[in-house]
Amino acid sequence: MVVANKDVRAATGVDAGTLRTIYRHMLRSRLLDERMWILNRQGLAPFWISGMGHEAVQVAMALHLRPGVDWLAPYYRDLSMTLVLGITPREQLLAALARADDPATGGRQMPAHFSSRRLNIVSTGSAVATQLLHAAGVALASRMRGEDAVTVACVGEGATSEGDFHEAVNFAAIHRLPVVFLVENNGYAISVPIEKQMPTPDVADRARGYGIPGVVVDGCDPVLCYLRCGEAVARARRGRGPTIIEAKVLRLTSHSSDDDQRRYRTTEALEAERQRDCLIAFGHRLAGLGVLTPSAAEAMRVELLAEVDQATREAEAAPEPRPETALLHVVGEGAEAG
Ligand SMILES: Cc1ncc(C[n+]2csc(CCOP(=O)(O)OP(=O)(O)O)c2C)c(N)n1
Ligand SMILES: [Mg+2]
Repeated sequence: MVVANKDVRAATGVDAGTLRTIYRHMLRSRLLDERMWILNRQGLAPFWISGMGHEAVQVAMALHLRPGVDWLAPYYRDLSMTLVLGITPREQLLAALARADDPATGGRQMPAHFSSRRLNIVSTGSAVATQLLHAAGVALASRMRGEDAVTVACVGEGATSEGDFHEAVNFAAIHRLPVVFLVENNGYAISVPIEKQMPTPDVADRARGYGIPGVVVDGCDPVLCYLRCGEAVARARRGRGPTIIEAKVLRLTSHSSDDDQRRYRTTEALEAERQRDCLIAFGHRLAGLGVLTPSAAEAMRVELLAEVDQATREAEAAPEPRPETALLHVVGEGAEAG
C-alpha cells in the first residue's frame, strides 16, 4: 500500500520524505551504537555510553538545526544528534578507538564526548550539566554578534538537579537567549530512579519558575518530537527566548559499558522497555502508513550496516597516537618539550 503524501501529512503533520529521513537517521545511529558496544566487549573501545532509546528526539531536534551555523552543546548520549549534524561514523569510531586521526581531540577525549569545530558542536566535559552554562554563553555571544543562530543544549533528567541547570536556565530566560534546553528523561541517573532525584515527575514544570515554556513530549514518538522541537527552535530563532523540552525516553542499555542495570532493575521492567523501542515502533508505524515497506527498511539496514562496517575497518586500521605526542594539547601546546 502506498499512500499520497497529503494523506501522510494529514495523519502525522509531517511529510513522507521527512518521516523516512528520520527513520534512516535513527537506524544509522542504532547500528553504529551497537557496533560501539561490540568493540567495547572485544576490548577495543575502552568505554561506551549509549544513546539507544533516545534516538527519536535526538534526530527530531537535530533536523531543525543548520550544521555549522547553529550550535549544539551535547551530552554523552547524543550520538544521534551528532550524526545528523554531520560527524561521520568513521569520525565517531576514530574517537571511540582513540586514534590519532580523530578530528576532535586526536584520540585524547573519553568516548562519547562529542565535539566538532567544523559543525559548531561544543567540546564537553564529564561533569554533568556544565554544558548548559556553555550553551547560555554561546547563545549570548550569538545575540551580541547579531546572528540568528540557535543553540541547543542537552542534558539528562538527573543532571537537572545540579545548580548549573538552574543557573543556565535562569540566565537564558532573563536575557531571552536563543537557546533550547532538551532534557532527555530516561528515568534513571545511573542506578538512581527519578523519584529519588526530584519531587515532581516532570522536569518541564520547573520552566514555570523561570517564566519560560516547559513542554513534555513522548520521546519515543519521533513525529511529535519533530513538531515540538521545531516550535521551540523557531521560537528561539524569532528572539522569543528559551524553551525547556522534556522528552520521556527509554534507556535501553545499562548506564554505560561499566554498569550492569540488572542489579537494580527487574527483568520485567527491562523487557517492558524493550517492547517500547522507538526504532521498532516507528518502523511498524511507517509500514502501516505506507511510507516505508519492511523490505525497503531492510534494504536501508543493509546499506547502513555496510557504511558502519567500512568505517569500522578504516578506524581499526588507523594509527594510534605516537607516544611522544602524549602531552600535546593536554597541558599546553608543546608542553612535552619542556
Ligand atoms: C557533576 C557530576 N556528578 C556526578 C557525575 C557522575 N555521573 C555521570 S553520569 C551520571 C548520571 C546522570 O544521569 P542523567 O542526568 O539522568 O543522564 P543519563 O545518563 O540518564 O542520560 C552521574 C551521576 C558526573 N559526571 N558529574
Ligand atoms: Mg537519566
